Amino acid sequence: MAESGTAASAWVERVHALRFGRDVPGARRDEHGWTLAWRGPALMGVLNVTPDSFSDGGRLDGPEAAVAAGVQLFEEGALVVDVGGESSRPGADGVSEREELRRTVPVVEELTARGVRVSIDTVKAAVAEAAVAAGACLVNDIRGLADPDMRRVCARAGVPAVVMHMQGEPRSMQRAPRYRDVVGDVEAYLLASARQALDEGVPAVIIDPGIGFGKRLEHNLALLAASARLAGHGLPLLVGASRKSMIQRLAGETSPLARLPGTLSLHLRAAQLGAAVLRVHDVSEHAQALAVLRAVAEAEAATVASSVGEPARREPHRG
Ligand code: HH2
Repeated sequence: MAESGTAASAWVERVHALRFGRDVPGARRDEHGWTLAWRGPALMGVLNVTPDSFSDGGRLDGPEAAVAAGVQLFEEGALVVDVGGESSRPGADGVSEREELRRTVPVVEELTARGVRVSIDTVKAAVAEAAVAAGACLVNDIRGLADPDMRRVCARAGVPAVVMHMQGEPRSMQRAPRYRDVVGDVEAYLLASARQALDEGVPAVIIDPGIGFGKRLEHNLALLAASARLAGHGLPLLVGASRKSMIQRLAGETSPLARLPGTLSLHLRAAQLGAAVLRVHDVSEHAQALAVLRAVAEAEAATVASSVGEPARREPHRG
């Protein structure tokens, strides 16, 4: 079915909100806590303070460079800057808790002091706890808050979490991913994990199908194509396909740094299908692309609205 003008712009109008148990820059206070709301898709800027991330590992030389890069992502229009101290690329080895704390906490602290909204990308409850104490207002957990201590940290600190789906472990997840029904399986996992977290006091949850995490190309495509379905559960949907290898599989680009065109195609389509947050390395480029797409969608909606008001064209009389 063709999209009507209104449906074509529904993603632009859609209001997304996250509830917090503590004050966050830009949030509105009411008797239940703090709410941060935004219209249409927002951007989560990726800030990896790692030597080995798949596309930008080792790019930032020390905490000062990391803070400057984070401030820039925020000024370019990121809703939140996602600080990560451990790579989750396929085949990655883990890092110690001590090393991850050393990499992330000073950066989180300094970004927060400069008014930047920060999320912490970690699977370790101790790292999440230290980061939220240093000012992070969101926990991004690629293990979907499976660790009860993670849920406790978020509930106690009053911070929402991103619950992501991953099949297996980063070290081995791409060896032989299998699903009975990838969309149904991932959706069921996300809804059950979100429900458990909310029941245990986590103030809000963003769900994320985990593009590239224990998924083959056909799984990633099926999940992206199902974005409207995944976004239809009353929970904000995050999509993170930035520079990922599915773009190489689809279009042949071997260098992650040269995958911005493919990234934009995947993310803009996810945005039109209702994604609330796009996790991106290239914030200013996404902000520009979204501003243009938004304007076209609004013009389309206005055209349809004005043609609905016109009298119907009369069919020629056949005698
Ligand atoms: N992807 C990566 C890391 N964290 N978190 C969420 N919620 N969703 C994602 O898709 C996601 C994520 C992988 O990307 P990147 O951070 O650039 O690489 P690395 O894990 O190598 O640091």
